[in-house]
Amino acid sequence: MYHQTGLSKREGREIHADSSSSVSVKYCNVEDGQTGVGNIDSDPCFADKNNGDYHLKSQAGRWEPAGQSWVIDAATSHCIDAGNPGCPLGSEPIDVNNLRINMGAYGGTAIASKTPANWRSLANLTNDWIVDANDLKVFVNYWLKNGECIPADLNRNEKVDFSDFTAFAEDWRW
Ligand SMILES: [Ca+2]
Ligand SMILES: [Ca+2]
Ligand SMILES: [Ca+2]
Repeated sequence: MYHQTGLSKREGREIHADSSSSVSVKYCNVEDGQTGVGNIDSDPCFADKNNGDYHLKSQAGRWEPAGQSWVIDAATSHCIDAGNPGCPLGSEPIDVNNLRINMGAYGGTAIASKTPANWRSLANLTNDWIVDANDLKVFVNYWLKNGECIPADLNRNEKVDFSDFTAFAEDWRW
């Protein structure tokens, strides 16, 4: 994994044994790819990995611990807003562009990197860059499921029903 040393508790929760006791990994950045919903294989664009700064670069703002301030980068990490769409944002900065929790060590925290405008879609369950039949397939898999952090629970009320489908349809082909 790219972020081995920056692995957060939240990410750890995404890795669990299912009923067949195989391990499933969802919404993680995995080097060389890994089957599982929402996984990506992308340069995480850490601020300064060599010096232990695993904040994700962002054109909308990244917390810079040395200067204790938000700075703007020239690039944006694909891990931003690529976390499980059904998980609450936790303490991430409140902002109209921030639709989903970030992958990475600072996802769900007050110093999570900020989201540029028109970045990822809420309904893009597969984490490519379009909402299409592949996302619908994933959505249908979770239909009427209950519980925390279900990827298709787009309004995050711990059940997947028509209100989530309405949100999904609004993002179709986005
Ligand atoms: Ca976010
Ligand atoms: Ca998609
Ligand atoms: Ca729901």
